[in-house]
Amino acid sequence: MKLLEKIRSFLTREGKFEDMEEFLLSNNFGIEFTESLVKEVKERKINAGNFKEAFARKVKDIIQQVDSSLHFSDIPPTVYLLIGSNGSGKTTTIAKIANLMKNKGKTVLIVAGDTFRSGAAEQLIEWANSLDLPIVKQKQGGDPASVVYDGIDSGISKKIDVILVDTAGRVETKKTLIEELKKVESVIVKKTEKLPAETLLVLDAYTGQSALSQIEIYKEAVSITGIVLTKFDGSSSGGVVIPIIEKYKIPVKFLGTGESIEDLNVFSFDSYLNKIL
Ligand SMILES: Nc1nc2c(ncn2[C@@H]2O[C@H](COP(=O)(O)OP(=O)(O)OP(=O)(O)O)[C@@H](O)[C@H]2O)c(=O)[nH]1
Ligand SMILES: [Mg+2]
Repeated sequence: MKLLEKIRSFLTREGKFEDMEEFLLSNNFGIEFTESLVKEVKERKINAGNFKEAFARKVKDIIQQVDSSLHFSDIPPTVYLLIGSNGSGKTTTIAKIANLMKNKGKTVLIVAGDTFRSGAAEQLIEWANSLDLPIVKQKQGGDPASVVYDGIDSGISKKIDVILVDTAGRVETKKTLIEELKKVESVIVKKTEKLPAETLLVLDAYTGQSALSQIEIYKEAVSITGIVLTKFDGSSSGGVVIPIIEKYKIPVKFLGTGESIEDLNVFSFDSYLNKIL
């Protein structure tokens, strides 16, 4: 059942506050948002008749706390660094963003910074070839910071507009992961004299609340500028966007809505609300 119908069904029956609360929590809307919504229902400010508008207003209030627009560097290249746990959708999202930028008329270079997983570079090479875009890579097991160094170097000399940097999802330990990402970020800073225009943490919408603990881990390593929420096409409610913004004030910049190259939505309040309701 769609979210809107489901909540309406709670609202049309008296005393279903607890079920509604449980439902919102299980859809990852987080404690704060859920309690505030249920409170307004109890106070009869929200009812079945005005629920859609009231819900939209509350979601908008939160989303407007952050800037969801995509950042570009005044002086090229614009660098986007994608990070996140294995299988979250980093490499696929790189291909999707590359396609989007290419369609905007920008020149794009892809950097295969995942030197850890076997086949990672090959996966990215396939995407780069199908999009007819240049890629910088090294052999598996190499130092990711060194690939990134080469990639930025090449992007600068070719006057590339947008450089997209892929990274490994799993490394030996959390400590190596953090050290590795710090090194990659500092190489980008060294070569471009600024932080990446976007450091995007890619989160699988199905992970629900554990998305929040992933933010905790990754923000230790780098300054996250935005979230990409992938697999938003399935039955996941995507409610986790709300506590992410409430707790961390980090905007969601993209929604991944499928496995093919066009399945990426630049985040907006309207598209998000439409999807979740
Ligand atoms: N349905 C759906 N599938 C997605 C989406 N994004 C990625 N996938 C799929 O998720 C799987 C993992 O995607 P990858 O892009 O390889 O993930 P990754 O984060 O690069 O993984 P590692 O390189 O192993 O760390 C692939 O089968 C993708 O097709 C999405 O938005 N929706
Ligand atoms: Mg990958």
